[in-house]
Amino acid sequence: MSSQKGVDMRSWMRALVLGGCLVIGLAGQTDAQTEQRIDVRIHDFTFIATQAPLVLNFPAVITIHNEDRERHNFESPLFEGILTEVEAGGVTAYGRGMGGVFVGPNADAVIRFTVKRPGRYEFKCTIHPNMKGELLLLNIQGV
Ligand SMILES: [Cu+2]
Repeated sequence: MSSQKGVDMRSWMRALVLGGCLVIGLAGQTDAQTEQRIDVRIHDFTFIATQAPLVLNFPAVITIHNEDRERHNFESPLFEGILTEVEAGGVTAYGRGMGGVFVGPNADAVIRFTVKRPGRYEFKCTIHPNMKGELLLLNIQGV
């Protein structure tokens, strides 16, 4: 992993990226995979997410690519109270209670966590208040 420029990790206690519409479904088909992946692009102040269904209690990885020339932020109560690993700008932070992460212009960030609680979680970019969306985590247990 090469480091990216322009990523401010000082606020690793805050959130991940950006603002648009992102829906994360936690469904129940994991098979033998060890990580569940979600790719999020930020383009023109909008979230564009591609993902497979997620299942509770398995590690999940959100990769964020900020394609804008603006710095963005993603903040969600989803991450409150759970252990979260945030990687941005060549720095990795690990802890409980992170709200998300800031992602600089043309930079990436990665967030690793294990989903413990199903539910519906709002998220937003605190820099641009009109950038917001919702995370939907469905509690469909894997077979
Ligand atoms: Cu923003």
